[in-house]
Amino acid sequence: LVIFSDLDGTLLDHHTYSFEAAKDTLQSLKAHKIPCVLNTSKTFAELLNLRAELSHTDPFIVENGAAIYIPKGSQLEINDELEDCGNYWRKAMGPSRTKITEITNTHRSDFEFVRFSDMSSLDIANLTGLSIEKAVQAMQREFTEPMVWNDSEAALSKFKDSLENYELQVQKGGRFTHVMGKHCDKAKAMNWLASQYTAEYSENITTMALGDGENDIGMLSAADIPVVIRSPVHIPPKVPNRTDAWLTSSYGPIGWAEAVKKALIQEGYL
Ligand code: 2M8
Ligand code: MG
Ligand code: MG
Repeated sequence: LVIFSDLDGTLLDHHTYSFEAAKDTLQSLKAHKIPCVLNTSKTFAELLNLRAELSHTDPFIVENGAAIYIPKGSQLEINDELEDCGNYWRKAMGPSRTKITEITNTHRSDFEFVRFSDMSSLDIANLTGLSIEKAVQAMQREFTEPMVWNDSEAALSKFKDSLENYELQVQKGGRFTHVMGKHCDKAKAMNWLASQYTAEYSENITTMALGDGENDIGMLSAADIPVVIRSPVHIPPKVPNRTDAWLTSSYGPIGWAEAVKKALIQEGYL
């Protein structure tokens, strides 16, 4: 079993960002040597901080699938070209954030939006409930640009069509609308890492994916065990063609622990 998990609204509470309710279950994954890959919209800078809080040692995926980081010294051997990034190996899949800001600059007169790059750390702290320090980490983006969409749904679909011409796409997270590369997402990053685990274990692995947002749907569709985490702020997204998807009864980390425990029993660990 290899677990791929979203953070905000999934392993972390949507409002407080606490993972207290999932702590024991995270510990039991460690005890069973089950990798738990974090697959999030958050940045590398945010993950450095959070992984220390979570005592997380497994690989992780940042900015909606744009880059995969494998800690050096990890058991996992990678059969692909990687960049050397200090304590990590990195597989980058996304375009640069500069490309995204440049292209979205040309859309400013046609659509109503405010991007992270247009806001101060105080603005972002106010919108998210993050501390200023953590808002600054969220602003250290390399591949994606979150924005507050202040226009209609019809305008959003026009915006999406236009971005297609520049090989960009738009996906919604719990709070923001993210502009990102067309050829990278959480699902592609999960599949790449899952195939590395399959090669490592020389057998088929079971993948479990957990998420609460629209940007998690692709990853859930591609997983053996898809789990929709119930959200206190929006209706659960539908996973197309997966009538077998689980929907937790509780929100955020309580629902996360509930689903992971159920999978551990189903897969014969408990
Ligand atoms: C943004 O991501 C979330 C994920 O669903 C969202 O769109 O609501 C990102 O900017 C991330 O870096 C940040 O930590 C988070 C804070 O809520 O918001
Ligand atoms: Mg989420
Ligand atoms: Mg997320």
